[in-house]
Amino acid sequence: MEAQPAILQYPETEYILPGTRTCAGCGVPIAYRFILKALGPKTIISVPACCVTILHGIYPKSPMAATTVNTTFASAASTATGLAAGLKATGRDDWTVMAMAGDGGTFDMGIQSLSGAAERGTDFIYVCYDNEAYMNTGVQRSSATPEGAITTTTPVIPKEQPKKDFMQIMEAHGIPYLATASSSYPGDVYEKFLKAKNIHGTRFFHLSAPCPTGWYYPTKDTVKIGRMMVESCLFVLYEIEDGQFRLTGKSLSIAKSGRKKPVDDYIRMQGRFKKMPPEVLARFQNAVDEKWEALLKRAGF
Ligand SMILES: Cc1ncc(C[n+]2csc(CCOP(=O)(O)OP(=O)(O)O)c2C)c(N)n1
Ligand code: SF4
Ligand SMILES: [Mg+2]
Repeated sequence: MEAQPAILQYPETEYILPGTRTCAGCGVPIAYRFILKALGPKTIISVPACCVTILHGIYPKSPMAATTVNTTFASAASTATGLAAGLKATGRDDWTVMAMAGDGGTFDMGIQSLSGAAERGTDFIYVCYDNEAYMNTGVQRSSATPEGAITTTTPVIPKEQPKKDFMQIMEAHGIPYLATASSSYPGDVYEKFLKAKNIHGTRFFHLSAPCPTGWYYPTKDTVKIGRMMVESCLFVLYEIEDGQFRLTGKSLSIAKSGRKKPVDDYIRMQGRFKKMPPEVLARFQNAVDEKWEALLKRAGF
C-alpha cells in the first residue's frame, strides 16, 4: 500500500478556530495549531502576558478550543507547576501541562520560575515562542533580539548585544528533552511535540516564530522568512534527548548536502535591520558560521 502524504496523517481536530486576533501573517498560530494537534484534547495551557494571550482572546469570544489559564508575565512555569501538582493529586495523570510564553516572558522575565521548575523536574512542556522582542507592547528589545536590529527601545543605534543562547542555559538543567522548532516547518513541530508528550519531566522548546509587525516585512513572507532562517543556519533545527544531540529536518539535510545559504538575503528582507552596519553584518555571519560548525561537530559530521 502506498504511504499517505504526511499532511493526511495529522489529526483533523482543530483547537484554534477561525477568528484569532493575531496580526495578519503572524508566525505563532501556524506552529501552535500543530502543537495542539500533537498534544490532543487533554492539554491544559499556562499563558502569561504576551501575543498568545491576544490569540486566546477574551471569554466568551475566544477562538480556542483548549483549556487555558492566563497568568502573570513571569509566572508561566510556576502556574504550570501548580497545574501539574493539582492534576497529579487528583489522579489525572493522562493530562499534559504546557506553558506557552514569549521570549520576553522566558529569556528575561520568566527565567527564574522556569529554572526553578526545570530544576525540580516539573512534569510539563515549556514552549518559548520566539519573535525576538516584546511585541505585544509595541516591539521593545529583549535578550532574544538579535544584534543589529532596530526596536522601539533601540530606535537610533540598533541593538548592540548578541542574542542570548537560551538552549545552552536550558541544557545545563539536565532535563530529559529539549528541542528547537520553527513555525515554517510544521511537520517537524508536530513530530517533536508528539515525542515530547510521551516523555516525563521538564521538556523545553525554543520555537522560532517570525513576526511581520515587529520585523517589518510583508505579511505574505512569514513562511519564507522562517525558512530563510533555517536555510542559512541562523536557526538550527535539532533535539537533545537524554543528552543525545540530533539535527532534524531541513538542518539535517543541510548538514548532509553542505548547502548552507548566507544570511544577507534574510537580513535585507527586513526593515528592522535597515541600520545594520556592514561590520555588524560580517560579525553576525561569522557568529552563525561558528555556531553551525560547532553543532555539525556535535552531530558527528
Ligand atoms: C510585570 C509586567 N511587566 C510588563 C507587562 C506588560 N507586558 C505585557 S505583554 C509584554 C510583552 C511580552 O513579550 P514576549 O514575552 O516576548 O511576548 P510577545 O508579546 O512578543 O508575544 C509586556 C511587556 C506585564 N504584563 N507585566
Ligand atoms: S505582533 Fe507579531 S507575534 Fe504578535 S500577533 Fe502580531 S505578528 Fe504575531
Ligand atoms: Mg516576544
